Amino acid sequence: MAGKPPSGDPVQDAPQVEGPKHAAAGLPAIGHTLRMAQEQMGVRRTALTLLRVNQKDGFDCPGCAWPEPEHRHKAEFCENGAKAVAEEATLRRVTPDFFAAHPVADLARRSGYWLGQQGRLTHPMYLAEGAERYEPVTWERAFDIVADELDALGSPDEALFYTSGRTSNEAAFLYQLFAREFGTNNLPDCSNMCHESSGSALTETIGIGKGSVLLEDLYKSDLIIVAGQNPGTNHPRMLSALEKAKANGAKIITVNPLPEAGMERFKNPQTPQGMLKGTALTDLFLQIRLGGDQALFRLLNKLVLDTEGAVDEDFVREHTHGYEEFAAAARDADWDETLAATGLDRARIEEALAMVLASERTVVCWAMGLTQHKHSVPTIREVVNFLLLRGNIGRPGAGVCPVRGHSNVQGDRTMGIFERPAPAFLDALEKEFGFAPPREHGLDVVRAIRALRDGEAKVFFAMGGNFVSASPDTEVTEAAMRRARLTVHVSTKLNRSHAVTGARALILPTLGRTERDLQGGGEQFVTVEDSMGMVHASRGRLEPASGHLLSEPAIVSRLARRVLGERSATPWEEFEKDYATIRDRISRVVPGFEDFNARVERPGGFTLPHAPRDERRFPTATGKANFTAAPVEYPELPEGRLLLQTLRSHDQYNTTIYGLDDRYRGIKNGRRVVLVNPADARDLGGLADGAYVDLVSEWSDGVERRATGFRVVHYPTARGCAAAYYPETNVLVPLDATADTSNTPASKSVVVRLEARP
Ligand SMILES: Nc1nc2c(c(=O)[nH]1)N[C@H]1C(S)=C(S)[C@@H](COP(=O)(O)OP(=O)(O)OC[C@H]3O[C@@H](n4cnc5c(=O)[nH]c(N)nc54)[C@H](O)[C@@H]3O)O[C@H]1N2
Ligand SMILES: Nc1nc2c(c(=O)[nH]1)N[C@H]1C(S)=C(S)[C@@H](COP(=O)(O)OP(=O)(O)OC[C@H]3O[C@@H](n4cnc5c(=O)[nH]c(N)nc54)[C@H](O)[C@@H]3O)O[C@H]1N2
Ligand SMILES: [Mo]
Repeated sequence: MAGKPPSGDPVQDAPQVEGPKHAAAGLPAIGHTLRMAQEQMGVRRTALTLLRVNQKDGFDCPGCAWPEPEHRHKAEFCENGAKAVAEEATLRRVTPDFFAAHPVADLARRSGYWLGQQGRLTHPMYLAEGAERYEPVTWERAFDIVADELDALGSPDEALFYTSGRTSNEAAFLYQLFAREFGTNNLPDCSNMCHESSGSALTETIGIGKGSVLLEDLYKSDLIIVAGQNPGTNHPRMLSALEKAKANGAKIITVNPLPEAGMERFKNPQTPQGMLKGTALTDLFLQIRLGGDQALFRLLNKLVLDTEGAVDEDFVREHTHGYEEFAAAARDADWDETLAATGLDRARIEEALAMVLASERTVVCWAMGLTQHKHSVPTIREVVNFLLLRGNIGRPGAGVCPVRGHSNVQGDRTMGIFERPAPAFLDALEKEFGFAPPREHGLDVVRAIRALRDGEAKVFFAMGGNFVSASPDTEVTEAAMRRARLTVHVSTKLNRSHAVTGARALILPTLGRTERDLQGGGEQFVTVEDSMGMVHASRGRLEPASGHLLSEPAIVSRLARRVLGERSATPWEEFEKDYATIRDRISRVVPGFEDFNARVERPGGFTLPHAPRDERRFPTATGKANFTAAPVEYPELPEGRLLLQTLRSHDQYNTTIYGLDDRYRGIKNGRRVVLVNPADARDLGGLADGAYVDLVSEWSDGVERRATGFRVVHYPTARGCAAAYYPETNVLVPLDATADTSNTPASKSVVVRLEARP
């Protein structure tokens, strides 16, 4: 299988390498942002827009899901948040003329970077069967086309309704309601590729699939372990929180195969001191091998068990279940095996243990480095074991902190975007709306791709996102998508999923967060939930990118009326006019949203209840927090191979590429790079820095997946572990290589060999 990059772009991918930086943010970050923002928005709009991000009367940053502090700076500065805003508030436009000039085949040859740089979508567009180009279409006709294809299905389960995590609570609630009134639970979402492993592990062990800490807890903690996360790039505002925690006396352990600049030193652009010197964040760096985390936490657990008085016995007795079995398994943990699995040395682990034992209040934060492996669910369960042992859940300054990606991915789940909804949720929907929701589980992302591939799903509808680029096994996924009868994308910007389509395709352009949303009932706002379960309002202020855009709630409402007609007793028209009426329904269906409309008016919004955090109550099957005792796993690496992780550069938002630099890693003007430890490069037949290779992934199905033309960069990553950017490397991730239980693609452990290019 050849994974040729799209050609025909004006940009050359010609990476230059300067070596990793050791500090994040500071002046270069501001300069860089302003330049990018002004290119997209001009000077005046840049100033007006960036001042509104995350202010109490402004819009929620479409960047990450990290929460807002109580007292925020007037211009709390976040470089990558500003880039996300600029990308949406850009003055560039993709009009019907653009589509007339660029046949779909041309779009399919372009890079994701080029597509995204064209600007905001302005009109609904339709690609008829056999046509070469998208043509403008009225909204009415667009909804007719969707309705016709949905009506023609043999069963509602032949339709798929995907969601990316920027969708507001209001839109998400309507969308899942529509899908279920239509008759399916096929609601795959980006979370399936993201924190699903966290949700699976946490639901089973503590009874709720969300993190148990608030910002206040970070500020009060003694020890924060940041494992498998690169906040300097992906959650830059988290660095301010870590800085504050350190000022209050916390220690930080970083667990990562890569030394990430943001975790080394943070130069806070808000303070003169920060700009000059910055704060060293990491006290202890554990440079772990990819996938070694379960072994590390298992050994730490054994060492805690072996230390007199280290276990919080009262907590274990009162609040937990399964301790004996877990303790027996943990006592078997083996030093040599752990050193092999992690690549760490004994002294470092002992240093970590000393910090763990010295801490009364410990928080563990993590992101994709823990969730995207075959054994991610047992890994995160082991993190929970680690916290439970010393009573570090449900008290101030301690707890689990999965750091979410998309700004409302957690809220979308809360609103019912889930292919395996809880029966209680469906009961509540049934009672409120008077219809019988389907009870059978629907398809997640990987299963949805298989269903398309096998002709079992025929209509693919996406509420945001870029499904074909974000999903694994690009060639398989693209071929699957092309088998669909109809593909529909509700989008703000052009992306590859608009170019790799079913027999017919629609692009439905929508409002972004930053834009004013005017409906029959006046100006509307929406709500979102951040990574720590805080719900607050988001109000767009900018003039919409085009007069032809509809909001996401309006699109769902109109589609539902057209598709469901008389079948539905739901007041879709009223929902479209006045989003407060949607919130009234949410308040009656979703626990924790009582009195929603009143509470969301409070400055800063409100916090959702979390039983383990608030009352040390664990709503699990056993009624206690569950210790678990899975066998330790770690990836095996055949001779002459490397384990590849696919990750983000500093200039991208998932599949949206802002630019071709990765400043903190010292890489410029190119994305087709593979970071390799110099000692591994030597062992692999002397691969020089600057050599060009193909990445070939090897998987048990015998198929060789290939990504061509990558520049080798000698880089201080852990031995045996390589790194390259996603989405370019998604062609290497086999569809069937997923995490046990959560079914999340194992994008952080792909076995590859590097083939030198002639
Ligand atoms: N600017 C920007 N912000 C973003 C995004 C973006 O693309 N750009 N994406 C958003 C989304 S959807 C998400 S989910 C988050 C993602 O946020 P992150 O999880 O920080 O994103 P990745 O780039 O995938 O980085 C994974 C990190 O984990 C480390 N790692 C990889 N494998 C392992 C492992 O086996 N063990 C350990 N201990 N570490 C490992 C990597 O070296 C890297 O530092 O960011 C969100 N915010
Ligand atoms: N190999 C590999 N693959 C991965 C990952 C990895 O680390 N490695 N990470 C995974 C993760 S964590 C995630 S979350 C997924 C991301 O998967 P997705 O969420 O599907 O992808 P994005 O790139 O975030 O989607 C970008 C598109 O969203 C649209 N958009 C932006 N804002 C809005 C809006 O307000 N409304 C609407 N309707 N559309 C909007 C734009 O058209 C834009 O082109 O990728 C996953 N894939
Ligand atoms: Mo994500």
